[in-house]
Amino acid sequence: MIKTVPTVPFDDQKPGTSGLRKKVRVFQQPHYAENFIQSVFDSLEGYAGKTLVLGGDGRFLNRDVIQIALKMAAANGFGRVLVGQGGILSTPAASHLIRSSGAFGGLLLSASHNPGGPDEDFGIKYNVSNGGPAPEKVTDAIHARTLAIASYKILDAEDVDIDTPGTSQLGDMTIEIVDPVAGYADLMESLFDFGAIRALIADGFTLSFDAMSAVTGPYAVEIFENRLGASKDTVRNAIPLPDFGRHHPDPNLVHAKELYDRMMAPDAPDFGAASDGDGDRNLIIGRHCYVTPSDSLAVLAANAHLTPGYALGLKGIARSMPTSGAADRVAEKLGIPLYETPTGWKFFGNLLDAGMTTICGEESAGTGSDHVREKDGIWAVLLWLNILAARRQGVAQIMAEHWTTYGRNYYARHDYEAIAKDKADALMEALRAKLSTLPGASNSGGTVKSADDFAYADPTDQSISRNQGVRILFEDGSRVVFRLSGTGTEGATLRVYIERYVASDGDLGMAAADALAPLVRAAQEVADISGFTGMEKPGVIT
Ligand code: G16
Repeated sequence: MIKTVPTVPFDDQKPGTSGLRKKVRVFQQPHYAENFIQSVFDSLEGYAGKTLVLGGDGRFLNRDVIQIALKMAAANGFGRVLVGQGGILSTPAASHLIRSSGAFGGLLLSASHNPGGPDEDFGIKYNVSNGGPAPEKVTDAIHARTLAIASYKILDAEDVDIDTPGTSQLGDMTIEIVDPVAGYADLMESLFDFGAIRALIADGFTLSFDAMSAVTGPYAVEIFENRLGASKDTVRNAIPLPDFGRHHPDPNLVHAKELYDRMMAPDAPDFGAASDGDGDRNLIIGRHCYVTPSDSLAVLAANAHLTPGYALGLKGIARSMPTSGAADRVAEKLGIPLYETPTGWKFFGNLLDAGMTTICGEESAGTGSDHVREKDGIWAVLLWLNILAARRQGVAQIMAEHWTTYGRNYYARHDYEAIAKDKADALMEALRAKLSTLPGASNSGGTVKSADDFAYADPTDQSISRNQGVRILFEDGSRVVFRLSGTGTEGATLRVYIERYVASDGDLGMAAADALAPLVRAAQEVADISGFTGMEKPGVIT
């Protein structure tokens, strides 16, 4: 029986950079998840009888919200729902499943790299039929609906068994419980030379992958250990846990410190990598050699032609604005376009659909390609492995050769987390107010060439996105960027992105912190970070 449940709007359901992310306790309020899911359905047209993909990263509340979403999908007229067995689907695997099954869209349950558990974070994101995050016009419509909703529809039914593969009925809707790993692993095998990687590993190449007790464990075991023959201790923290073992599943140098320490040890493996809560981010560390996400994008783009899936070359490269310009130099050399978009994977979707770019990347540890419409952690690791197998060189050697060819973009991101929102807004407002006075002025970073608030005009549909981050560009090509994160769940997070380019005949071997020190001082001088936030230094540096 379909129930229509009266409800009242919540005023805090505006999707952020990547869907709605809130504390679990917020999602546990009566009607909260239901309101948002109904608002998603109400913002879509023409899904009656169509297929929905449903899954998440296994975090606390995943299984409960899957049951709610199934009953609401049935009540709202979807024809079929594909659910990852156990409620598990990594974000890139969900994107692939939406595309390969011709689904109308998908609901992805994840708060990505944010921690999980009863006192931590949860999230719901809607992806459209190309497999990618809903574009802004859809998320805006969802938000508008959340503010006006008066009721939602849900089937009055028993919970569904989501652990046994197979097909069942819920009202008029069919439910298929599918293997979350196999189809995705096959896709990876179609893109990369698994034989060459297997041979590299058979020759003694060693790797270590930290799944951070999050969703990539089963994918990594199947691909690295079972299909590529890496040793059985390759994948660490391989079992997805609802609280990620009380760790923060964010693959950066702070939260994946155990991997970092292993990679810096005298007996380090040749290659180390990690992925995040929902499997779309990646961290790459060679033996004694950390690779920044921005550099990783550049190296992958420069070498992708060595792998079967990209042997015909790239159509273009896209990066988010705060990501370093390292990839720009590769695009220039390859003679292909480089697109600079706002932060948020959703902005790459149109470019990928239009065939304008092949590879995309972000400083926030995301890299991906036109094989799906999400960033893809395991894909990035495999592309690296395939390149290493083709070149038969170590990561450090590849990085050194890359910088000698293109020069080096020294880069760091400083995060100031959990700032009071009004203080963070005041800082950004003060910064915006002084933008016109900055060009020509000098500070510790040198002379300012230009300063603006980044706006993006999508070349495919001409939509404009404004206020996407304050950029201060210096005459020597260095840059400091300020923006507020759109993914946090507590107060505001200020991100300061710092970049300095050194040409190939300059000093390529500095420690990044030393190379960037004057720009870090400049950021403080221009934005008065400690004055506004009371923080003397960032909580996280990546
Ligand atoms: C999401 C988005 C990314 C974005 C990142 C950080 O990633 O998909 O495009 O770069 O958040 O965004 P912000 O700087 O606004 O916090 P994920 O992995 O959290 O889904």
